[in-house]
Amino acid sequence: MALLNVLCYPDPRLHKVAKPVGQVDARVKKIVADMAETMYEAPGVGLAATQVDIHERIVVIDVSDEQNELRVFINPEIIWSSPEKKSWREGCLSVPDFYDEVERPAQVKVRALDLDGKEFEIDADGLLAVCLQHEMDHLQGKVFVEYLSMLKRTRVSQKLKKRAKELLGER
Ligand code: GNR
Ligand code: NI
Repeated sequence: MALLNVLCYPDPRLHKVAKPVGQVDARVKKIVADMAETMYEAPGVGLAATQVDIHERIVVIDVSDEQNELRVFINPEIIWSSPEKKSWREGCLSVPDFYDEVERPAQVKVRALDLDGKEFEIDADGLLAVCLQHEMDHLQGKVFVEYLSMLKRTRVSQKLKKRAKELLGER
């Protein structure tokens, strides 16, 4: 297993659109294992392949308290969203130290492949529903700050650019 580097907003690579996985083979399993390790180490409740500069439709999620219930979603699709909406305070490993409210459908039904390449469906609500939508946005090249006002987005961009510069200076 290996830790992967997580891209930081406003990196343009976060806006690439991920391609579907053709076959769930050893290569894909290795990516999933490395993504899980990276998510747990962070720690985060989810990670999309886009965030580690792999532009394929792969997502890992663990919303359990003990962080021992890994969920893997390959080629995930939202096949139903509830008309009812809910607002959550979201964060993102690609937007460190920034949190804000985003409104999304409260429940979603998702179809995906598991690690055996077998199709499954899941009805999600609560944090799992939020996280699935947040991760699937990443696969489309969308970061949650894009739901916020231009003013907030510009502030976050500038803060993170400044920080990236300072980190380079320390090397
Ligand atoms: O760790 C994470 N926490 C989180 C909290 C609220 C809504 C979404 C998330 S996902 C985030 C990890 C991440 O950046 N996934 O892309
Ligand atoms: Ni994120």
